[in-house]
Amino acid sequence: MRAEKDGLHLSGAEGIFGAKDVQGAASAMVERAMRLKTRPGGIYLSIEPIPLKPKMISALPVSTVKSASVADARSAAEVFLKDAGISSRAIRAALAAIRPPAMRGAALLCAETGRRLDTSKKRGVRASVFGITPGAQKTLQKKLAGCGITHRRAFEAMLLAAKVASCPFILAEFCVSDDPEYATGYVSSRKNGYVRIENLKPKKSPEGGRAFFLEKDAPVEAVIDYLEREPVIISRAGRMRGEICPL
Ligand code: PML
Repeated sequence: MRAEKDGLHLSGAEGIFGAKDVQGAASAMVERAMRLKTRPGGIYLSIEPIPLKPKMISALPVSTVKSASVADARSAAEVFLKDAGISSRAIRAALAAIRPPAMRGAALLCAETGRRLDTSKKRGVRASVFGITPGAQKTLQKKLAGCGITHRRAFEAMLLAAKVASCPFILAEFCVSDDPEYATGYVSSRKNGYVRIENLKPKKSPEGGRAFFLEKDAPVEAVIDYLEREPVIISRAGRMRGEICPL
């Protein structure tokens, strides 16, 4: 589902469902779009069959850095990105990629040189075609609620991050929400899991977006194909690691 107003993206949601649940999921997504603070100009819903047998994966372990300032938050992001093998140059390229206007998709960056690898400069690459089993969803939402994490954005970002991290050529992801009212972002990687970082951008800032860091000489087209087309289902919730302090 994609909701927009005057050509501006307002909200999006997706999932993979069994045939009997498609109708309910579709109407829940439309209802969600109709409840947005801004009434959408258009709501676009597409329902497609999944051609392949989905790959089943686990959600990432979740931790939170409670940084008090944007500077602390950015330093924390740098610590986790470097730990996942991302160079300073590539981190600078990611920070440049999240400047407005926000792309709908992510910038694919070489983890070593910071070079932009995808050719769709304005659109970026969209991680798509992923879902979660009802059992894993229940467990994950319960565990998150136990840690005080109840925002839908966080839950959905965790699913996307799990799919991205399941791509063997991607070393890490950096995400800053493009919602001016939502300043928590994350760095995720197979190495450190999903690390939420508070205050990753100034309040009310329109900047935001995602960068996926690819290891050197990764097969870029195969990575894009995996991210945009290969169906992946999260069938297990990850561990909750609580609050961490990297500095
Ligand atoms: C987005 O707006 O799509 C990104 C949301 C990031 C969520 C970070 C979190 O709270 O875990």
